[in-house]
Amino acid sequence: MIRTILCDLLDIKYPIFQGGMAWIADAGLAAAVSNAGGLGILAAGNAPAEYVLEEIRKVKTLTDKPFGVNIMLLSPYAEAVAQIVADERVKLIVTGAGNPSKYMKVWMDSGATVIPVVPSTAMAKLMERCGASAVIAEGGEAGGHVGDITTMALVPQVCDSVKIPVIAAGGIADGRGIAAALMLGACGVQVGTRFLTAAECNVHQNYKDMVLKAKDISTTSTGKRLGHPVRAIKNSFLREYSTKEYDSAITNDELEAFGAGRLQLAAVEGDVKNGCVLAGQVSGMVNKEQSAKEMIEEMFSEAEVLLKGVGKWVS
Ligand code: TUI
Repeated sequence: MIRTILCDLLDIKYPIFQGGMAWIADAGLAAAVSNAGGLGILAAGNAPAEYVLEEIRKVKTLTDKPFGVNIMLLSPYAEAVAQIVADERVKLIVTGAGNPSKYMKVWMDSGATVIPVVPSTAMAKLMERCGASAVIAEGGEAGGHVGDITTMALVPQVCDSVKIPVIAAGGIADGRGIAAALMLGACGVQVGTRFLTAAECNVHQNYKDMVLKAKDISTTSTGKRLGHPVRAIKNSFLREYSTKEYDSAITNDELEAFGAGRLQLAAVEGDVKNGCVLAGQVSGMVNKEQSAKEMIEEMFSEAEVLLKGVGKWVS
């Protein structure tokens, strides 16, 4: 059994968060992860507040275990979603893709625990000062919107820079990743890519198949020019996007318009040639479809064996 301070803080059995994957992490996936003893997270992504409200109410019917909502701060609906989660008394709020400082007081006044994703020690320290209960240090191996630093380098530096608990994210898909994250000083992990192939994950089967077929070098990050690089599996859309990104004749607005709606196209409609298949560098290690419960139990039993054996290296 692996228990950390995160289990006590959030009343969960396993110290694992499911990544708040936009267009993908819905009430069904979040409830499955929470029912399995992890922390299921509903992704607000770019969705309007009414959709998020419906999904929050749906999760509440599917589980009586704790769950969270991930607010993607680049969303045009971020402000309205921020208010909805406070009104609905969501107990755990995770943020991504920006600085949530201006919402923190409202959320904490509503009684929520706030855990922002941070790509740097500076952001981690700022979040601690603003009242965050923990931070998720996400390295550039992750899928989706990514920072520059790798998980291996970021997690120990964030652990040294704050007193609040640190959760590691990016590049974790099995028990080895969990054991390594704990060794780096984290008290838990956030896993996204592996849950893409969970039986309860409603992402289009074509998307799941892309992840199942992917190799170590199948992903790349693009979009740095617009200030928000994202990691995705290489396909014809991504090749065309990269060409345009380096073409000075293309304006930023044109580039932005070319990328718009591509995640929905892949995740919901299953067009994995013209859509954007966000996934992390661990895609090459994700080779089977299982229930969320099987995934969590397998990852933690692997980590337990590894951690029990670490003494063999030391005399
Ligand atoms: O947010 C994510 N991953 C995501 S969001 C997303 S949807 C999207 N759509 C279009 C463009 C961009 C994203 C897909 N995947 N992960 C958490 C994360 N947060 N990674 C990095 C950050 C981050 C970056 C900068 C957090 C804070 C931050 O602060 C900068 C600042 O000062 O505002």
